[in-house]
Amino acid sequence: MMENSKWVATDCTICYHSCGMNVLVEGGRITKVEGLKDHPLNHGWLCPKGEKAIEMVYHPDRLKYPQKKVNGKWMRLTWDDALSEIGDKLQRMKKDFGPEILSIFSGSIGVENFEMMELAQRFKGAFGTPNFISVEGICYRMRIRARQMTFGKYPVEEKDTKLYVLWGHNPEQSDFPLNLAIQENLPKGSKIVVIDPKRISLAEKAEMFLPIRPGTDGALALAMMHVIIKENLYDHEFVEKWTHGFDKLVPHIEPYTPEWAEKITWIPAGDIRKLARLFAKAESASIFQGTNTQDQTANGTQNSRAFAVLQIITGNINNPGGWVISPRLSLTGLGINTESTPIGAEDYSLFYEIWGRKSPYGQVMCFPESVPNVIKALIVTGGNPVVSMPDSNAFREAMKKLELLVVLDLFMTETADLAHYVLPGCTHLEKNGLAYSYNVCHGMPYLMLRKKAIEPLYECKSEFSFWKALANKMGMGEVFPWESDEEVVELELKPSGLSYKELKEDKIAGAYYMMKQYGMDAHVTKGFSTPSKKIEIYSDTFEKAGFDPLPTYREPDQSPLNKELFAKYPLILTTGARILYYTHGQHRNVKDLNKKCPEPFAEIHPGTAGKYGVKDGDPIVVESNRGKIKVKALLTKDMAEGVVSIPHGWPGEGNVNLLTDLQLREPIMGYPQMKSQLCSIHKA
Ligand SMILES: Nc1nc2c(c(=O)[nH]1)N[C@H]1C(S)=C(S)[C@@H](COP(=O)(O)OP(=O)(O)OC[C@H]3O[C@@H](n4cnc5c(=O)[nH]c(N)nc54)[C@H](O)[C@@H]3O)O[C@H]1N2
Ligand SMILES: Nc1nc2c(c(=O)[nH]1)N[C@H]1C(S)=C(S)[C@@H](COP(=O)(O)OP(=O)(O)OC[C@H]3O[C@@H](n4cnc5c(=O)[nH]c(N)nc54)[C@H](O)[C@@H]3O)O[C@H]1N2
Ligand code: SF4
Ligand SMILES: [Mo]
Repeated sequence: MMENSKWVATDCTICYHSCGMNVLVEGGRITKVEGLKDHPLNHGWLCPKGEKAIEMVYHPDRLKYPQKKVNGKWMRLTWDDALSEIGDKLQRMKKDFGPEILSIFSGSIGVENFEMMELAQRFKGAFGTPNFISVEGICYRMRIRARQMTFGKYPVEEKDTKLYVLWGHNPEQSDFPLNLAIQENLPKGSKIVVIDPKRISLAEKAEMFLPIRPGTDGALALAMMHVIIKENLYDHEFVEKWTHGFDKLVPHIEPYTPEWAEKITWIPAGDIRKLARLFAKAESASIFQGTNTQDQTANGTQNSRAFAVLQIITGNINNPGGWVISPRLSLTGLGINTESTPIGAEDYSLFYEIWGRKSPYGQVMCFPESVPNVIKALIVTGGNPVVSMPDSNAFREAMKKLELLVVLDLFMTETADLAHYVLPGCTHLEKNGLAYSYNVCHGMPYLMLRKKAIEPLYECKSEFSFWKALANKMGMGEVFPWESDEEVVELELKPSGLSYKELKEDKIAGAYYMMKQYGMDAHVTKGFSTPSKKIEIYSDTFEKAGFDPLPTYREPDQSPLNKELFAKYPLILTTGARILYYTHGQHRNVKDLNKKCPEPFAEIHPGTAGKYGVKDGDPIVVESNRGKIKVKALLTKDMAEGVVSIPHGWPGEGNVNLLTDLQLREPIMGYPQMKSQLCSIHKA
């Protein structure tokens, strides 16, 4: 090793899993990255994206300095001028129209990137606007809400279980830590069930593979309940002792027979019975509902409720290998609330508030319709909504109507390209922070410091430096009193009992701040934090809000049952299956990753493609009621017939969100139906 070299143990935020990463810095430059051996999520491994971190950090296309658009052209300016101009404009707009005109959007990078979210929420509160929006309006928050309403708290799937039910979830592509756990547990006797329109490669090792019609998972879940109750396979003791409303569930599931579900889901009734028995009799079982796959359907919230009920009636709650309510830490929150409510709070009240617990998020789906009457300015940090949100054209048109669009990113994205100001952001290896990935990392009560390996490149700024500097310019400096991002993390950490010094110098790979608690002891005296103090199979909260208090099924709004529409668009479109080499719209500029998957594509069964004269590798046009895109046909017998599956994230004519529809929403939380639309194909 060179004399002026050091290893820095930090986390990887190239996707939200926050694996442990060891970074070698020689002469001020990163020369090597490897997985951190002591980290409980990745045990020394990195996925292909993590392995390419150096190429991302030193990519020649990184944004290097602030730019402003003048007469359609980008012009370089100083940070000082950029922030003065942005600050002045925001103050003027606030004076003329009120603070609500400002919205802040944070992308998936912000979901577990505590500082990115929290500091943005601090700025929005200090400015006085409620309109913080994020990917939570289309991803994950729905299941959190549904589980909170059922259990009072959010239980998480255990990553070590006897039966993995991969229900629209493909860990080989999207969930590297879970995939490692599965590979470790299969030789020890764990089993897998795959419910997916595609025979994903894990299906080869599965006990059962059930190719389902996209968007119909709720019907399958209800039929499983039917079998488990009718065949008396449920956990009587658990149900009696801990739950509310089982007596109402029994007559409710009567009509949901496997034969009823077979017609809807394409899964034979016999297989549904077999699956229900396998699930109910497993020593432990955990449903891994696709992280957004189940959310983004017409029945999303009720799907999440149905999965919860399946875990409950089989007693797979708080047992090793089930869903566990881990002791969870409340870190010091930095967000500032406002009295006023954000966009979408009225239409999707359960997304916004339950039992007085308000969320800091507006519903991002309401953004395009809110511009320009409600929202006139937008700051985007760590997101690319023009590519990632449904109906890219609607988002693009809304962006064009803004009086001020500011984007802080690493690269010139399609969203950044529409902005008035583009500002250069730091990668995770250029800033300090806290790695806290409780939800998406299977409920591990684990914390680790994100440690700056190198100084920010070029004129790049971290989120902390950006918000602090902008607040200073606007006379709100007192809101960000900290001198450094390390001070921020120190404050956040306080409730954990772990100190910054301890984590920086001693526990460099992180530490558990609590231990998991199995069993129900914690609930014996106080019960659950729900209105009935029990686990709510029947939810009065849903009923009061005007929704079904027991899980139900709703057909996709664009369905083959709609004969007229189906005649025009005779194929089922599901979008956004993950690709291991990319995070959403990112990393297509990383050469080695791009080589693995160079072009946008649509996966189609050869039998289906043949009907339209489409051969493997043909360029095709895919059309929906919202638009057309051009992609390459990838024929595979692994895809269910009649289904077209297209990943998201490509810019330009391969962007599948030119096909998705902002108006096709799930009625309870307003999520888009990105897994179950209709489309047609023809050769380009
Ligand atoms: N490499 C990589 N990893 C990622 C991400 C990324 O962009 N790249 N994104 C991260 C984020 S933000 C999220 S939300 C998660 C998403 O994670 P998930 O939603 O779990 O997505 P996948 O793991 O791709 O699994 C989706 C699977 O569902 C199948 N499917 C499609 N429609 C349906 C349906 O209607 N029903 C059922 N049962 N199956 C269906 C697809 O064929 C696919 O195999 O991934 C995270 N991890
Ligand atoms: N059709 C369809 N669309 C989908 C999905 C789907 O399944 N189907 N999935 C949806 C889901 S679940 C999600 S979560 C969204 C994700 O949507 P987004 O979060 O908007 O997508 P990304 O492309 O990951 O955008 C992240 C941006 O942050 C930048 N960035 C990375 N690191 C940093 C940093 O440290 N600081 C700053 N300031 N910027 C940084 C990247 O360069 C990138 O431009 O996509 C959604 N879109
Ligand atoms: S899974 Fe995500 S966090 Fe882990 S190494 Fe890969 S990109 Fe990094
Ligand atoms: Mo997501």
